[in-house]
Amino acid sequence: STTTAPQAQGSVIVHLFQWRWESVARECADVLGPNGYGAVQVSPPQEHVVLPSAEGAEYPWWQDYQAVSYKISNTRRGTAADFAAMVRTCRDSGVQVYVDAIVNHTTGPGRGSGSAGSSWQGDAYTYPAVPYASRDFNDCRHDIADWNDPDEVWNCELLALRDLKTSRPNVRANITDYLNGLIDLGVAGFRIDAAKHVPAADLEAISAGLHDVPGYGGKPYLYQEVKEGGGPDSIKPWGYTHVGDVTDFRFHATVGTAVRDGRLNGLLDALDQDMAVAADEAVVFVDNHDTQRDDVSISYQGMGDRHDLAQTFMLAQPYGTPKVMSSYSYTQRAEGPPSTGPEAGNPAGALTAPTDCDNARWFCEHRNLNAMPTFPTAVGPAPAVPRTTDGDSRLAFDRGNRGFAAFNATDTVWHLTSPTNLPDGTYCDVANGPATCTSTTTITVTDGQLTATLPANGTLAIHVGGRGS
Ligand code: LAG
Ligand code: CA
Repeated sequence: STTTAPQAQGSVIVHLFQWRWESVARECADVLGPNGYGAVQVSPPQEHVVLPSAEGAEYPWWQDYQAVSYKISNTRRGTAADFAAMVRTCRDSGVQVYVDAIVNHTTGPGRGSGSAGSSWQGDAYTYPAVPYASRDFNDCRHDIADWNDPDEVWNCELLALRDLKTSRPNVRANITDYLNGLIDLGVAGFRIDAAKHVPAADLEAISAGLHDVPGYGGKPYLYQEVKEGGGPDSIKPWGYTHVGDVTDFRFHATVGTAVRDGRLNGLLDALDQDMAVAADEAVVFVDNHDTQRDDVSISYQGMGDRHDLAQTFMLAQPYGTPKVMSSYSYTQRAEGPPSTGPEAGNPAGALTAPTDCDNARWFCEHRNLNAMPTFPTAVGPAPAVPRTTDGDSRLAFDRGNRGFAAFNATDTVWHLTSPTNLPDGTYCDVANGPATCTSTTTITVTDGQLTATLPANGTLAIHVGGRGS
């Protein structure tokens, strides 16, 4: 198909789910940039509903996914000024900011006032601050019933969320303007939330009017949330690849269960042959903020080391643009982010306490991966070639002659001796330390061979961009 849509390339992404803007900025400068992350996905910044109590939680995390207007509002993540400052700091640190964009819908039923004070009436399909009126919503005003009927998936309601009539020029223009305002601040990409529920032609029209990202010389990177349906007539991810990249949920299902169960042999073949779209059209993840709640194959909860192994494996293998998950712990599905200060449960207001990796409830899984995000950039598209296995649960592979990685998905130590195509020399183990290293964290390749000791659930990764001394 022909396209005028943006097709920027994605960089290694980390999703700092529910992080405060000032904390994202600090993390970009101190951790993400130095360790090779190319982009950070942040929580939705637009004005949203404020729900003091819903489904057993105060101010559930998911209030962000109900848009009241496109104002960048004062939320528990900070002010509009904090948001703009974050984008500047991250860019200065070599990290692009990708925004989670809510384009399919507004709110559910009810009425109230949003996080920026705008009134909304889901009951009457009216949002004066945008403005949207009843005519701006699709006529099917009930939940999707038949998920094998594309017309329903596109035009009926997902979870009672008021479904925008994105065929209308004014609706498209409102969304394009929202995204352009963010681009003008320096935002360089968008996760298109619920993209599967918007016809691809509408997303194409919305994206056609997007500005170039200042300083990057091109359009923003787009990745669309298109969870593959089961039925033959259901909407498929490959129906959206002419607009931008898509999230490939097959990766999560395949890698999450395989690593959880210690089945590493055959995994590279499955990723080479059984994914939904081409490697350069996919964003992949082991878990995301939804699957860790609703469709768990593997997550940080009770599987910490094995989950780190899965995310490290994702960064070592060649399929897709990897997206690392960084979470907070919860006991209730709807529970909002933890806090260390006066912002506890607060949707708005003058907020001061930072997101804090020393608070045990912020898991900060990305920090466990050390400089592993430098790996995909260093090896590029070089193919994965298995070099050594030991049973089903231990695997070492080369990425051409540019990188080598090893995984021990067992509860006992692996004493590894393996051939590798890497040139002889001294390398930094980026899975366990920084990309510039000294003798304590180096791995030496001699006569095309290396030895290493991997602890239970341990990993190892070296590449030509990280030579030790
Ligand atoms: C997504 N991707 O396509 C997000 O990743 C996912 O987190 C969003 O659902 C969903 N699509 C809509 O943007 C989340 C929560 C839902 C929540 C919804 C809206 O997982 O639980 O629904 O955001 O806030 C909630 C209630 C529903 C209710 C709805 C409307 O759970 O029972 O029908 O609000 O009132
Ligand atoms: Ca829709």
